[in-house]
Amino acid sequence: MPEFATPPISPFAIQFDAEAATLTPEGPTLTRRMSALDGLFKDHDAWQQAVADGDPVVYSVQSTPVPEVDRELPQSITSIEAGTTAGEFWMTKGHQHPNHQGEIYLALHGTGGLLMFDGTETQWIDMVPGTIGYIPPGWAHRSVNVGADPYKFLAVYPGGAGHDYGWVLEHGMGKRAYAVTDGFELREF
Ligand code: S6P
Ligand code: ZN
Repeated sequence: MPEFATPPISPFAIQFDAEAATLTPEGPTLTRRMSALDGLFKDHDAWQQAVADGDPVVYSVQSTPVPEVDRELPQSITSIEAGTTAGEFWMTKGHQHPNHQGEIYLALHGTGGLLMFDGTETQWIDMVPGTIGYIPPGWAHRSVNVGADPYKFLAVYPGGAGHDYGWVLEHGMGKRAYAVTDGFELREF
């Protein structure tokens, strides 16, 4: 066994139920309500109104007990509720990994999109159950629910990658996803 500054955790099994979108044993669960998404929707007044009208849960993230520390490989399942704010589909805050490293998402339920932005170029991957979206190092990423049901996906990422949410507030994500009659449309940020 090599020497580590922070000793790794011990091996263990995780039960992954793709149908139920659960990971067992459970670690921490994070719940983000509308009020946590300040400055992210284009229509700030509509966002404020949604906060005043009950501050709904927009998404939750259920993790396993693998810690977010260097060399470990945490996993989580994100569930984004279906909804729009002034026509813009509900989404995650989005972040950049300051310690640039790759990440994978596996879609489990519903219809979503993986929006990526490297500061210049925007990329969109349609996410349906079975799609693995690959996020290369250096691409900020946001998930969007473009369907009528909750959109759920599994994420696996390096524990030492870190999460920079300020980058997205400063640079944006290049595009936004809006509801149209037959689905969604990407518009300029
Ligand atoms: C972590 C990974 C996901 C997101 C989650 C919520 O690197 O990308 O687990 O944390 O989908 O999104 P956000 O932008 O609020 O962290
Ligand atoms: Zn990430």
